[in-house]
Amino acid sequence: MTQTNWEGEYHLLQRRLEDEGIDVSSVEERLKAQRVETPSWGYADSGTRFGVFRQPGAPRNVRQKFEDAAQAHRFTGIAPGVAVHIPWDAGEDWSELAQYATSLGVHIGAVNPNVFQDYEYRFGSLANEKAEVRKKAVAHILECVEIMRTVGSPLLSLWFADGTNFPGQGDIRARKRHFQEGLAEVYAAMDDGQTMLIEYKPFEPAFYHTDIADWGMAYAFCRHLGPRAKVLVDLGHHLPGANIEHIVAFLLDEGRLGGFHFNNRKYADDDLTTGAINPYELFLIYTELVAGERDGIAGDVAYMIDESHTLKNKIAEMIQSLVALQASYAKALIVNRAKLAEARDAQDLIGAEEIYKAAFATDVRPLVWKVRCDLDLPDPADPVRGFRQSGYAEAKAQERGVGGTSGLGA
Ligand code: PSV
Ligand code: MN
Repeated sequence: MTQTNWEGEYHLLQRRLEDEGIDVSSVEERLKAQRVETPSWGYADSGTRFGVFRQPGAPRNVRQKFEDAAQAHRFTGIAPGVAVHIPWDAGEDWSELAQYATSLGVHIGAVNPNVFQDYEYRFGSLANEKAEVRKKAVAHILECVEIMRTVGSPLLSLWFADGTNFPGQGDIRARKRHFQEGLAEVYAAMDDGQTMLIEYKPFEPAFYHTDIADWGMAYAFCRHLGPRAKVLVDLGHHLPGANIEHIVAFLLDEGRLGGFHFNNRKYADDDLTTGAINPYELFLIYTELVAGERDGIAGDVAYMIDESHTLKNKIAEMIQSLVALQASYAKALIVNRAKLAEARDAQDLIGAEEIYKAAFATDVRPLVWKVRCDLDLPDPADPVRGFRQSGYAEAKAQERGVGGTSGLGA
């Protein structure tokens, strides 16, 4: 097999892009500045409701989840943040855990409360008919705000399983008002530098109605709360056919795009590897983000992965997702914006679409190779290969054995 001449490929691409008027060094700077958080729960054993398949080497505690997350960062250079889920990651002293993370070259990112797994939450948390359950949920979220203070995290990431399973089960408007009240109580307790992210999901585990079912409902709650409440877009949380890039552009323009939970879906909330099913959609989302960056309105967006795999090696899978996100961002950055503006102005539909397609079809691997060389990463051409050849997975399988902690807290 012939070795790819990455240096040569890079110079060819660089020349081609510069001939088109693209400032390649600024594209590279943007790629170096890209940051995507990975989820602690994505490294632990997980499964479906049909069973959990335990993997040798799966982390046995939260420190080990951070050790694995540090590997994903080591090979990509773009993932130093690790989102935590409470109580799945509880049990350690938070300051000590934050210090341990720093010693590994990573840090604690978004804090995710869990108001869905306790038995009391089976009919909802903030929307529950029972005041004592609502109170318990608010108290837990406030405890998470306190953890954010301790570890210096600016992001409270909220997802609610609240909803009903049967027509007639709940008073939908009353539930909405309960939500507004609970969220307002939390919002009022948060500091100026802290942002509340509100995630939506159309169904599951509630199968009749979900209290925050789509971006419009999340946005309405945010508007009632104030400017530090923003919408979180999880790519798996849309009904088939939803135009996610449109949602992204709309929320950006409203100053309410809080962040992402990246993954990919074929059917519903499949949690598949980012870019595995529809890389063009991911590219189109990134073209909106890059347009927002150019207009100075996308600086605060929090980029996170939310995936929890059953069968693949978790770290290699996370690296695959990070590489897909890097490629999508690179392709969006090389869209010829000047020509696009001309084509749009001339109402040249084919011309405009061809500009998108040309960027999407570009093999950006030489560009990200260069970025990874500059960042001094172990395998600049192929981070997935680099990790798989590093021997880390085999060493942990030996050391930790089978029987790690489950990503679902079990
Ligand atoms: C729910 O499906 C979700 O996307 C939320 O973000 C949760 O916090 C996460 O998955 C983990 O269950
Ligand atoms: Mn999510």
